[in-house]
Amino acid sequence: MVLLLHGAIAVLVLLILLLRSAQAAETELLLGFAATPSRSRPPFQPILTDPTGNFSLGFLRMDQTELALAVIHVGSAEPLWSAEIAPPVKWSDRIELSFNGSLVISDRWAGVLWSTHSDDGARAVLLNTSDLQVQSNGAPPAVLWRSFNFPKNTLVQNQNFTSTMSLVSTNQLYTMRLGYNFIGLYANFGRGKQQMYWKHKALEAKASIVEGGGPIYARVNPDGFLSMHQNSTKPVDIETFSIFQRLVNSFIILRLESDGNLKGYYWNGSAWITDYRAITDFCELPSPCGLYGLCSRDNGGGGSCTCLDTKRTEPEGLGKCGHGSGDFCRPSRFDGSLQVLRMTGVELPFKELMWDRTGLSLEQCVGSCEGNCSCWGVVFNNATGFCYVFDYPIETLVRVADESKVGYFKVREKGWTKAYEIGHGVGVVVWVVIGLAALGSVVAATVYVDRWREGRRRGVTGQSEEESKIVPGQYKDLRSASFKSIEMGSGS
Ligand SMILES: *[C@@H]1O[C@H](CO)[C@@H](O)[C@H](O)[C@H]1NC(C)=O
Ligand SMILES: *[C@@H]1O[C@H](CO)[C@@H](O)[C@H](O)[C@H]1NC(C)=O
Ligand SMILES: *[C@@H]1O[C@H](CO)[C@@H](O)[C@H](O)[C@H]1NC(C)=O
Ligand SMILES: *[C@@H]1O[C@H](CO)[C@@H](O)[C@H](O)[C@H]1NC(C)=O
Ligand SMILES: *[C@@H]1O[C@H](CO)[C@@H](O)[C@H](O)[C@H]1NC(C)=O
Ligand SMILES: *[C@@H]1O[C@H](CO)[C@@H](O)[C@H](O)[C@H]1NC(C)=O
Ligand SMILES: *[C@@H]1O[C@H](CO)[C@@H](O)[C@H](O)[C@H]1NC(C)=O
Ligand SMILES: CC(=O)N[C@H]1CO[C@H](CO)[C@@H](O)[C@@H]1O
Repeated sequence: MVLLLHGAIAVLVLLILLLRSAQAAETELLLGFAATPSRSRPPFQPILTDPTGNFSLGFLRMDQTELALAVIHVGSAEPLWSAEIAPPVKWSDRIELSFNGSLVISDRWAGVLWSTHSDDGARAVLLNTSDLQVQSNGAPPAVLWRSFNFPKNTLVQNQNFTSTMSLVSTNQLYTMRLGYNFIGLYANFGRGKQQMYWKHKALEAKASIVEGGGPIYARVNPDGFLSMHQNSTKPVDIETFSIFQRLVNSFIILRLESDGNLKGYYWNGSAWITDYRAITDFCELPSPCGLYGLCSRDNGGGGSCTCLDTKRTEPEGLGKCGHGSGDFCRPSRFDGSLQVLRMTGVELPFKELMWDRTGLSLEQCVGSCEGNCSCWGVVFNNATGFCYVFDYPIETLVRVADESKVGYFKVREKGWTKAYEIGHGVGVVVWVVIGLAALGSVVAATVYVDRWREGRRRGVTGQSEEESKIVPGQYKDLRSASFKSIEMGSGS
């Protein structure tokens, strides 16, 4: 009987807990609000919803275990914005989202992880534009903080993208920023260098950019175009999408994808339809085939990947054609040996944005790279005398029919990790062998000394002299043999 009662109470408590976790999302968060990620770890746990129900702020589970605070589009579950939590955190009920004037994400152990730093806030709301705002009291309320000012990889329609903002692809490799009169896409190809790979300059057809008239900003328009403005209402540039002025009332977003392309999409009520691609040709993407890859165009804007090094004809996957780690200026003992790859009929996908030198001969162009350890390679155009210099690891090149375009690339025969492993492995073996040899010689020497003493006592010295030559000799041979194997290990 008592057991039955206990069971009933347990079920009741469970039900209450379940109901609480399934609680409908709020329409505004007021002072004192707090929420923790549910133990049942749903893919998305809504916290705050906009008046239309099209958007929702909540805990989003990413990569199975990671926790994000994100605004999603409910119809597709696509995240449109997320809080910049650094370092990333795991889904756990130690984490709490609270509102005390600022929206704050904190870890019970590690403290504050993220905050809107808007201490005078009275409420947090999600607008029907998907903008998350912290507002003050008053009529009309002042906006103290808004997610529209901190985009991640996505811009939604009517969101202003200013020169102080950037879009960053989820893999952190690509960035979009505004220049004085252009939109630029940049690749982070290592060494902390940002290489621009796409540039769209304002046409200034309807209005021109006034010097000193302030920085420009960009915006995705619901009528299907991306515009750039200075402070006049007339845009200084319009880049149209394929649905330009054809669809009304469709929600439009612009996203910097993990392949480096900038794409526009509209929501047709059940799916996202691509209606803009900044880069339409596959081989023009910043690195479609990965390091040391070679992209061959087909007729339809597509392409196929092979490796620059024809010995590796079939790439085992992206980035399997070569390694970009290590440094030619401070080569480590474990770096593979330096090889040189020369080939004709190759071109850079975005050569007009590369650092170049003109009026050189092929020998001068290659020579400038050969003796320069921060140079990874050059592409030379024999017809124009342009010499394009790589000051970062070689990314994908494009195959062209023109044999006057010549490439010179530095390659490590073995990747750093592999060479390191081999070198390391050999190193351990060598030291074990040396250790054993040393131990052996000590033992032998002891034996020898003992025997020598014994021999002296017996009056037989000849045999012992011979032994004393052999022991150090063995040790020396072993050592030189092992040094050879180190060179083979790191050099092959
Ligand atoms: C809100 O909480 C954060 C983190 O605990 C704290 O730094 C901040 O001062 C608090 N703000 C107010 C107005 O209490
Ligand atoms: C969004 O809200 C604004 C005012 O808050 C309103 O004028 C507009 O009609 C709303 N749009 C939609 C699609 O609900
Ligand atoms: C974008 O900027 C324009 C011009 O400054 C302004 O009128 C508009 O309200 C801004 N839109 C948003 C969503 O902030
Ligand atoms: C932009 O605004 C500033 C001051 O607000 C003004 O001096 C300037 O002429 C404006 N530029 C344009 C192009 O309207
Ligand atoms: C939206 O696009 C999808 C995929 O192309 C299609 O299957 C669906 O019928 C479209 N929905 C509407 C309402 O047009
Ligand atoms: C070496 O190459 C880098 C980048 O390619 C360049 O910036 C530098 O000036 C070159 N140094 C010399 C001595 O040519
Ligand atoms: C480069 O041009 C020179 C003279 O213009 C020519 O002699 C040479 O054969 C060309 N080399 C290649 C690889 O096309
Ligand atoms: C962008 C988006 O999802 N819009 C939807 C908002 O809700 C209305 C009504 O349910 C839909 O018709 C829209 O497609």
